[in-house]
Amino acid sequence: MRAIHSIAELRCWRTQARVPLGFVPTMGALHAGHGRLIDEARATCASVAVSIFVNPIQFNASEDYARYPRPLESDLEFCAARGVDMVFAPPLEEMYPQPQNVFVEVGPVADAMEGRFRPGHFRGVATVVLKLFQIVQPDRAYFGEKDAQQLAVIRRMVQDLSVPVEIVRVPTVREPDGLALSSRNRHLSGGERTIAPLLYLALSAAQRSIAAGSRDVEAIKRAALTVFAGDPRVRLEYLEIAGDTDMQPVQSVDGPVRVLAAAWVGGTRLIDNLCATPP
Ligand code: PAJ
Repeated sequence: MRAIHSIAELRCWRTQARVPLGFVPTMGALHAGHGRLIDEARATCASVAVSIFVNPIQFNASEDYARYPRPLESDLEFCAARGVDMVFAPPLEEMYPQPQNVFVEVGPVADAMEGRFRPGHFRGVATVVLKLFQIVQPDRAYFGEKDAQQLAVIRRMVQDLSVPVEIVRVPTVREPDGLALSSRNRHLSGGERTIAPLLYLALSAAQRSIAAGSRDVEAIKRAALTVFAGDPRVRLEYLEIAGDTDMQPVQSVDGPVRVLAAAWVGGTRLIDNLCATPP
């Protein structure tokens, strides 16, 4: 496996990479969720590239960009063990040698939910993903359903800007108790870890209520919120029901939808989502 840190060297590697080339963009601190994306790419592509880059322009000022874990050596071992051909791990100056002036503005798909609580986040995500696509020039790129709104943003960007990359959606990997794997889970204390699955349980309650025929979004939300009742340690930021492609919150469930939520458990912000289909 090659580890590459400069764009010039990467372009050279790209000329001899076997195609189709599958690409998994990440911010590192790799876990089995990332592993599933890599495995999908490995199973369906002739070569596999992974990027590891903690992207400052997608973090809000109040968030701790500096606190994001960066275990590069173990991430490289993780990738080598999964049969990755090349890891692109650029330093900050390589990706942003001068202040970034040109950005991808994503439109309404980025407005609600994460976009509302993390202003500018998706602009930063879309911009770095387009930059990485230009650098790596993959045939296919793999994204997790765990970040469903991010996936919708990337799909829309690729359509609107005619980017010649096929976007592949990969299901969420969870702990046995339902908690979605996330690099942020390592910040949870022992006590916080035991209540973190409440987020998944609330989403499951909404999913069940929709499957049972409930259409009124307020009633579905109430059913979900009872899961948190009595536990002030979970601070819900939002719980919304939205279209899977346009990520617009709906008032009534008339077809397949996605239930999405974000909550603070102690000092850690968790997000998760489930799809739900009415009978
Ligand atoms: P990161 O949080 O490292 O996630 C990289 C990819 O792994 C994303 O597509 C994400 O949805 C997926 N992923 C994370 N946890 C998962 C889980 N439990 N199951 C399945 N997939 C999971 O998302 C980012 O990085 C960044 O925003 C990035 C796209 C790299 C741009 O900077």
